[in-house]
Amino acid sequence: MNKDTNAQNPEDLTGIKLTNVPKSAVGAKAIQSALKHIKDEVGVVKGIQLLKNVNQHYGFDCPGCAWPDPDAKRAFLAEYCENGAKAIAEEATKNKVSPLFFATHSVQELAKLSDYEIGKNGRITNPMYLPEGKDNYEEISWENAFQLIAKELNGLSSPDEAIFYTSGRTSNEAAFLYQLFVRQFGTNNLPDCSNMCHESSGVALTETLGIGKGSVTLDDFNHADLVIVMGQNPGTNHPRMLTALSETKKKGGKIITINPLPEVGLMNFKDPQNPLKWVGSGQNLTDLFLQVKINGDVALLKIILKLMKEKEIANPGSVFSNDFIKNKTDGLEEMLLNLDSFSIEELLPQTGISLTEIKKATDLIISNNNIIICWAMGLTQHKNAVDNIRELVNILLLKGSIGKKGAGTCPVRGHSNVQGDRTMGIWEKMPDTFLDKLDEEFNFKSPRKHGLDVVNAIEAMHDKKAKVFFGMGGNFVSATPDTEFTAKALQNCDLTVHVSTKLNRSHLITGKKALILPCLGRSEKDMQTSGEQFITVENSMGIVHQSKGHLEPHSKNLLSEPAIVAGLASATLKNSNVNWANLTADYNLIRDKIANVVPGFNNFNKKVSVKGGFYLPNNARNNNYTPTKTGKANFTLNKPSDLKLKDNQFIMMTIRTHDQYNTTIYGLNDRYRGILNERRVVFMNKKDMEKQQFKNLELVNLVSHFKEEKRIAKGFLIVAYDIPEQCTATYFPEANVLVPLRNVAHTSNTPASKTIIITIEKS
Ligand SMILES: Nc1nc2c(c(=O)[nH]1)N[C@H]1C(S)=C(S)[C@@H](COP(=O)(O)OP(=O)(O)OC[C@H]3O[C@@H](n4cnc5c(=O)[nH]c(N)nc54)[C@H](O)[C@@H]3O)O[C@H]1N2
Ligand SMILES: Nc1nc2c(c(=O)[nH]1)N[C@H]1C(S)=C(S)[C@@H](COP(=O)(O)OP(=O)(O)OC[C@H]3O[C@@H](n4cnc5c(=O)[nH]c(N)nc54)[C@H](O)[C@@H]3O)O[C@H]1N2
Ligand SMILES: [Mo]
Repeated sequence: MNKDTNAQNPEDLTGIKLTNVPKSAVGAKAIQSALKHIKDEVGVVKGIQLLKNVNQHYGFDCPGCAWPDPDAKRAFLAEYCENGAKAIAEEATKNKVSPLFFATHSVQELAKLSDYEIGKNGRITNPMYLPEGKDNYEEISWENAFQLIAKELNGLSSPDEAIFYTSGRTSNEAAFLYQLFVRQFGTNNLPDCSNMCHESSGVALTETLGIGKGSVTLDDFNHADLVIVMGQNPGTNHPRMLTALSETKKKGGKIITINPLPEVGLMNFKDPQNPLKWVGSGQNLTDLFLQVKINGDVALLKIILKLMKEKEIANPGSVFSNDFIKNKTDGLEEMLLNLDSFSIEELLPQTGISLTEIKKATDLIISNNNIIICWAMGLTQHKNAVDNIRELVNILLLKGSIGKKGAGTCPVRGHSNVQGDRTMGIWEKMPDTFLDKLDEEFNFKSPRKHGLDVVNAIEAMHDKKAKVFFGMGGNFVSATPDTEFTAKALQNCDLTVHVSTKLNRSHLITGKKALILPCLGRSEKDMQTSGEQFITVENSMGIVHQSKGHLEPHSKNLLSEPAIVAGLASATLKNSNVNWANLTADYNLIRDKIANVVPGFNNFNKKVSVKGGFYLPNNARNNNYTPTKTGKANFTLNKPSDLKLKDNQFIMMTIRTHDQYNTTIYGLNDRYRGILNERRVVFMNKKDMEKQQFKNLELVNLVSHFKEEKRIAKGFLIVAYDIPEQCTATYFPEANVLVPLRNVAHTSNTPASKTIIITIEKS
């Protein structure tokens, strides 16, 4: 593939410095780093006003992640974390991207910058239009922008030629209106970031437990005997989760961590809300660390299942929760029988862990009854990702460790409202029960043909079968796989539109025409004709609550996301029976509509006025599995990885540094892994380096292999790291060019961004 689109980050290096990996996470250093970002981006006075309102009952929801807030007591000035503070600083930045900026910087010139440099330009102040054949965006009025999109949409030969993407920061109110508009327009083409994120969890949990969401609440961490954290780096991506894990430990619970990397945050923690604890050695979190090879999790879990079965047979009733299994589950016999077709000898090499260590983990599982399993992208982004999650459910079911206090599933979500967006109908294959309700409420017939997900949408645009791309947030070109292919796909469109807060690469790799529609951020006041509005979000544990910004908007030309949807719908839909302007004048009216359509939202306005919000119904939490196909919780048969590496090949995972939010790059450091001022690195085991005769910090090119296809990314520095043999790691999004679009998880169609086969070539 050639590199002619400017879609990739530049190959220039930024000057790496290596430091020691710190011994513990959070503590004073984290507070220091948070305050520095706030001071540099926002300024001190406005910064304090901001932080005071984060995650408070009547403040705004931190846009950083979907980890829940404490139900009752909340710390003043401290219900955020280092990375939450960076996310907020990024949104409230002083820097502005004005029409003058666009007049003096061409699209081609900006696209040559790195994602870091692009983002630092700041918040977009006005709607901007890039006419066909022009090099610079020009200012456009909101009305003209809506008319232009409407004309393009209505000129398509079918509504299915338009793609409507959503990233996960969009509020419930905006998401509900958006999907209504898209379905009234006539398509289910509603791909979202979930397709690349927790889709595999949704698929596996729906099949096994009858609900695509996790079952635990925050309080369950106070009652768990054992928490297993798999494929997740909470010290960086969900720092407030460390407080919950710390509570588990204080109450005598144990923690097993399963990860190819010894992530600092999971190993040792200093509570940021307790300055007395900042000095000293911190609290050890992980009791047992299993350094699994990338994609070795099914093999590992299978060995544990086999050991559990062995012990149960030797001493019936000593391991399995037989009453629970008998009353609540289906498929035990087949699952146990299927275990016989795998041998420990055959599975063990895939894990890279000694049998002694695996036996220790098995003993902890056998001897504890209240078990929570947490996971994130380390399990969901593989070809057999769905197997990963179904297999961990098998363990919970054998133990009866679900549907009771201190036990259950905990898929830790990414974007702060990604779960809520799904609940509101952002999904290319929403069930008919939802669509029937929608039709009844708004008196129309929504399309029933399933729409395109992210991977299929990219192919459709590439093949010119889809011609308009509309992004509600996000940074499609940088976040998706196969950067060069995706760039071509977007460039094949007649029109690309982005509703955005900050400038990003997707504004620069465009269709023939392009629009940027700038919107309010979470931290800003949302004024509509009936007065100041709040919005609502749903966190990782199914709590729906208010969020209200207090800062003056960045520019007077910003619109809220609901107002943008309403403007677009009014311009596009000729015969809509919805009064779009009324709905956005007062978001209570949107919530009344949601109450009539979405299960669990009856009396929405009343319930959400209560401090802390309300829990949505969750059958698995209530030990009820009737929504599954069998009416019971299902044991499943799962396959370990079928990857076969040649001698010179490696598995590569793409991960986040401590200084980024997905494609938004806060800085160039990855402090917790000892890497400063460089993102173009590839982590490698020392033994592999010796075998291949590579030196530390040697400059190399990475080549990925998928079927007969090859993809290349040039200019990476090798860093010797504590990572299993034949495993490597690079950072997302720089390495996305190496992720093959068609290398996806079965059933969920999620790109396998954590199992890329590469060779490493001397530069
Ligand atoms: N500050 C910050 N917060 C964020 C984000 C951010 O970018 N920055 N992103 C948000 C989003 S959208 C999401 S989805 C989450 C992501 O949160 P994470 O899933 O924690 O993020 P990743 O960096 O992708 O980390 C994956 C972890 O899985 C491990 N891993 C990789 N492959 C395997 C494997 O095969 N097996 C096992 N057991 N482990 C594996 C990696 O070593 C790494 O520790 O965080 C959210 N929160
Ligand atoms: N290789 C590889 N690729 C991955 C992953 C990986 O681990 N490895 N992870 C995947 C995952 S888990 C995810 S979730 C996706 C993320 O994919 P996306 O959600 O598409 O990407 P983000 O980088 O989170 O989007 C950032 C942009 O959102 C806009 N934005 C920020 N706040 C708001 C807001 O309030 N409203 C609006 N309208 N816009 C806003 C800003 O303009 C910003 O530039 O990436 C996926 N891609
Ligand atoms: Mo995500």
